[in-house]
Amino acid sequence: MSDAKKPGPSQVIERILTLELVRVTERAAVAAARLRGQGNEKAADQAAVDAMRRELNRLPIDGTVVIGEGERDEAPMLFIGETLGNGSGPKVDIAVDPLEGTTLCAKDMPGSVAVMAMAEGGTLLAAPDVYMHKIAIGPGYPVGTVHLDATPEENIHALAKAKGVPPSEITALVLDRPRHTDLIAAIRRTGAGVRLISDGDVAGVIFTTMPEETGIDIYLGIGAAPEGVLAAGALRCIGGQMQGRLILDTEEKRDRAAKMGVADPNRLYSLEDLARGDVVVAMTGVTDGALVKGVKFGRNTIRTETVVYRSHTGTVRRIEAEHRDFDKFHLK
Ligand code: VTB
Ligand code: MG
Ligand code: MG
Repeated sequence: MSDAKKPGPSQVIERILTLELVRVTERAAVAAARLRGQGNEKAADQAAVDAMRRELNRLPIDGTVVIGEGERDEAPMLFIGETLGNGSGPKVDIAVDPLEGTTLCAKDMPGSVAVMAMAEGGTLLAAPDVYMHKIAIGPGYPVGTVHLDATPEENIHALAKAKGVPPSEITALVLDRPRHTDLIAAIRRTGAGVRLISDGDVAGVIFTTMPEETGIDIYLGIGAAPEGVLAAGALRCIGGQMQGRLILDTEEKRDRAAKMGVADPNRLYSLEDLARGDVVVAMTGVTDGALVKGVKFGRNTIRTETVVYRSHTGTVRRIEAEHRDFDKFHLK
């Protein structure tokens, strides 16, 4: 192999670490799943956070949390800036949502997942926990088919044209929130359908990459910024287009963002701005969902399903695991 073709050391390590991330999200998912349906969002979230942190600290990485549970004073664990791993490996950025869809888990409704991304150090957007305007479509469309600053009507018409179908054959995914009343009406005026979800827009954005399975062509609206970066990481691997803009509508939020390196509060982020480098994303189902099945507790085994995306090669792996020896391996 010529030197130019040889993978760099960080790529080799990243390749090995790809499967290590599965263990991290599996453990978080199992911990949260034990509290499914208990109506206790906080407890389920905390269980996932603890499990994820414990596993991350075992990895041979010099990791920094860039998307986490919040800032240090309000989040005792997995706070933004926390260093993770045993320090022996490469410098990496870590983005986590140990339990994405806490309410879904607490109500045992479909779609809650444990999710994380890992990338070369300094390449994931370090975003504060604020809202973000987002737009995403799947792969196969010309660059610029949709744009965050175009109207919903313009975007639906442009997408329908690029897909070669009437707008009535387009379905948009939107978070079911009062803030989206006008957006939903505008989309419906084009003839397109709107599927509303109560939570979980990391998966919602990923749905656009597999319209045949999910029936979703476009994601539109306002969700949280951390979830935006995690979804961008996955899209970098699978393909698709995405744009985001932080909603920094108070002085306090602008200050916080500035401290994290956001110089222009109105900046439009492309997919590559949200996740610039090689990235690996792992997601394990907590409750059953369209992307991954939820954790199943058997008499002697625990089964999990995880999907892992790797941008360097674009490989998507689905890993079904059967776990035993719960005491020994902290799966209790
Ligand atoms: C959003 C969405 C997430 O929570 O963050 C939402 O991106 C919170 O927004 O997927 P609201 O304040 O409107 O509830 C999720 O649905 C779950 O974390
Ligand atoms: Mg969370
Ligand atoms: Mg979340």
